[in-house]
Amino acid sequence: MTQSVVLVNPLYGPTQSVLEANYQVHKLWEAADQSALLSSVAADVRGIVTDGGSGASAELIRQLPNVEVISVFGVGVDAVDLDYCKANGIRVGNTPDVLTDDVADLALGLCLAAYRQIPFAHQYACSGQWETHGPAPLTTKFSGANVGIFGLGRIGLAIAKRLEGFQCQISYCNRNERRDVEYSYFSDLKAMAEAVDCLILAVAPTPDMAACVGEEIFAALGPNGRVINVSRGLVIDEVALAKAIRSGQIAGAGLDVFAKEPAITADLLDLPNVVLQPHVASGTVQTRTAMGNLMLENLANYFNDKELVAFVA
Ligand code: 8YV
Repeated sequence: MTQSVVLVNPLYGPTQSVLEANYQVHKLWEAADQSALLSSVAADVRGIVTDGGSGASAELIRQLPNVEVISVFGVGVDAVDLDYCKANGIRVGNTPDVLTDDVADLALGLCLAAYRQIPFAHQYACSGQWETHGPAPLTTKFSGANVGIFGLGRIGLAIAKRLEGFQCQISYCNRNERRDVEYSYFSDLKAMAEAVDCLILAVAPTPDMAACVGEEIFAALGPNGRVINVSRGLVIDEVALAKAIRSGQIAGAGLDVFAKEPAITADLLDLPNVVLQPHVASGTVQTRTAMGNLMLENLANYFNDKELVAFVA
């Protein structure tokens, strides 16, 4: 029997093609009246497919009372109402591990781009300023930097391993100290910000972390401070960040994620010492293919009475 699922947002093309070949797929984003679509398919739909950014709110899930499984194309499940899912016995699959390397690679790319001002220098070269104004301005050395990682989970640890190759001093802030690493542990984010120059955000955010990286943290980082974010935009107070950079309170930032994607706080757009990416940390063909396969496997396993390969509920 072909199962019916609601697809919340478009997916990586090849993954969506396989999904559509194997399931009856109701595309939520295409519906002019989403509530009308949901009530017309609610009797048949047992699954929701979504990505890390869109997730699945309790309001959405409530409109599909026969949903038993949510398969997320992404590792982050902060946009899925997990409390609601757990209370109602709804399984939630996600795609950890397969994207760890890419996200860690991009975090390092953002570090290098922010410290060495790579986008600015590219522009300097392309615009002919090298010829008209002479050598580009000097930048800041990244090797040996004093780095703090907020969230030493799978991705945070992969970032730390890469930082070792750059001879960085490495600290981390987690709810709990890890026994398997020798990096300096801080239980308090502000205390870590005071001790480091480069703050890398790799945390899996919970609602209480909204805008937790704000004025106080920027003041603690100081004028040599840079913030790199591959976690979620909601953890940063973006207006305060732009203000801190503009005033020289901190030195710059490298951001892949934003509070209201795909919109970016206008204040961040015209700062020369900020490097922005449109949420592409996991965006390679290899990784999106692996994420798609894992998302599809989680879904198929559920409907074939097998355990999900990776899940959070
Ligand atoms: C994806 C992500 O960009 O895994 C996550 O949580 O945010 C990203 O890998 C997203 O889920 C796909 O659109």
